[in-house]
Amino acid sequence: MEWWKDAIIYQIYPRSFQDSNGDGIGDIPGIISRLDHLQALGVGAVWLSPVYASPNADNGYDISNYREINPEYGTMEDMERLIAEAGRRGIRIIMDLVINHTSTDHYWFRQSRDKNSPYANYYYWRHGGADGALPNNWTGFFGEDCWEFDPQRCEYYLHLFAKHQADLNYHEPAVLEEVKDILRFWLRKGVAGFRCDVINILWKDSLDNGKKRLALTGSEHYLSLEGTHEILRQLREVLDEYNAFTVGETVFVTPAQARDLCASDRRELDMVFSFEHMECDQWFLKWFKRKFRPRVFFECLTKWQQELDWNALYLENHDQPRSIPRFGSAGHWRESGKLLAVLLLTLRGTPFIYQGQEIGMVNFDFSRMRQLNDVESKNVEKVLRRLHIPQKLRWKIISRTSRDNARTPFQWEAGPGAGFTVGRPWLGINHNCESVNLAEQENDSDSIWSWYKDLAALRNGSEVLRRGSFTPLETGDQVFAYRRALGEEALTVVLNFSDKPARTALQGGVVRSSAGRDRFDGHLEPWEAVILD
Ligand code: TEU
Ligand code: CA
Repeated sequence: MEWWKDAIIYQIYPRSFQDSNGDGIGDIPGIISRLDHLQALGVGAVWLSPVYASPNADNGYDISNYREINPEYGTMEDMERLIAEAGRRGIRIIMDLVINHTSTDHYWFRQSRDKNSPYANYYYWRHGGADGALPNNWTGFFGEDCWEFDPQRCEYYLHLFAKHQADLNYHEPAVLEEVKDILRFWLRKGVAGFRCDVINILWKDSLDNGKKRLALTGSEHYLSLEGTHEILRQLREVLDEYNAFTVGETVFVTPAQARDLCASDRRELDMVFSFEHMECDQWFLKWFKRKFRPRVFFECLTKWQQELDWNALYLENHDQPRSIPRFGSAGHWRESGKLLAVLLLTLRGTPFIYQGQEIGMVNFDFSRMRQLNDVESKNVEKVLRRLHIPQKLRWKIISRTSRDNARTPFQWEAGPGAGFTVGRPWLGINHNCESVNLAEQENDSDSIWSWYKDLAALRNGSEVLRRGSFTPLETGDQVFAYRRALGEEALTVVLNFSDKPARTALQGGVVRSSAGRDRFDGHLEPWEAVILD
């Protein structure tokens, strides 16, 4: 049925969405109380970042029990109620499936410390070198070594992320069987599918030393290998029993690899999150920012639109800084926020809106390391210290890239707590909440929120926007224009990514203009977006 080709999906970071009991932590009853907001926006599904039991070394991406709900977030009954209440509003629930690693608090890992247990091979255990050397020269995603010594087993275990996240060993067949059972458990509860965390690194072909690289030494031994494809096909058999949907988070994926992962006849994934457009403003690593050049961004988006039949579209998520100051302009907050909405909701693919994007939330306004929670930021701070990088520069690097930029609590209304909590929020609330909040924007027909709602309705009601082909018309230094066409119908989208006005030769009747014009003569205001027919 491919419902996911017609739906807009909304990502919730549960910890920061809505607190219901005053402990300062977002929770499932809180999400239920806000379902009307999602319905008003017109979303067809919600992707929930992890809500499973977890000691929160990486806020839920370190799962200690896949069949339990983190008590901070509520109970299994709450989760079942969420699935039912969302369903009543025509909203499907998609869980986050984190199966590259588990928490070191997981039962499997604790058992695995004993070489004689049935779980002994569930993880990658290796001896170090005689001279205290680590088992190999790989480096991890969070800027640390990726081996940790376990005194009980007297061996090291592999962790490509934080040391509390031990990589599962898919050479042990029982691991895949466990995962299949977990899928069945949730599918039986009525979830519609999964967002699959770092899914293209599951299979490690060997643990040999890797070629030395600036980052991720060793990645040739696990990035998008045939073993992973095989695992995905096996999981698909279970998913197919329930007609379930999957989107894979695929790091460093190329268009060709992405095509293989989502080719419908290969029965692996339905679509993937690629990263290339997120790399347009950095040198190789996110820590080294470079100036955002719109043309590079347009060319990258165009390439992915053309090379894949179907894209997962996103400009934000819980790992990325907010999109307005990044691809838009803080000085033209409202205008560029609206333009980015048009971009997201008029490309070909399934749009994912990240919580807060629909009201133009921007990066945090913290000033000290102490205000951060993100494990990645903390690790990188340690690495930079070791390299004797001065404090000011360290903060500059970290504050611009920290994942906490996107994790501050949702700004429902002005005032302390922002309508998010009556208690002390687990992560600071942006001070701009006095002016940037949903309540304010609900009463303003010219707000970013009203614009999102209107555009989402436009897309939901327009087959050409949902299913039409994509043809690039202009990819300049400032203007991005493309056509969506289906049968006799066509729409043209023209976007001015600049603080300066622009001109284009393109013409048509105005379907929408973010500058409120009703006739188009080829002239665009700064950050204006128009949809023409
Ligand atoms: O992210 C995987 C991933 O690629 C991250 O390393 C990403 O590049 C980084 O966060 C950017 O700074 C997924 C989850 O989305 C992330 O939240 C988890 O921390 C990670 O997997 C481990 O599960
Ligand atoms: Ca709570």
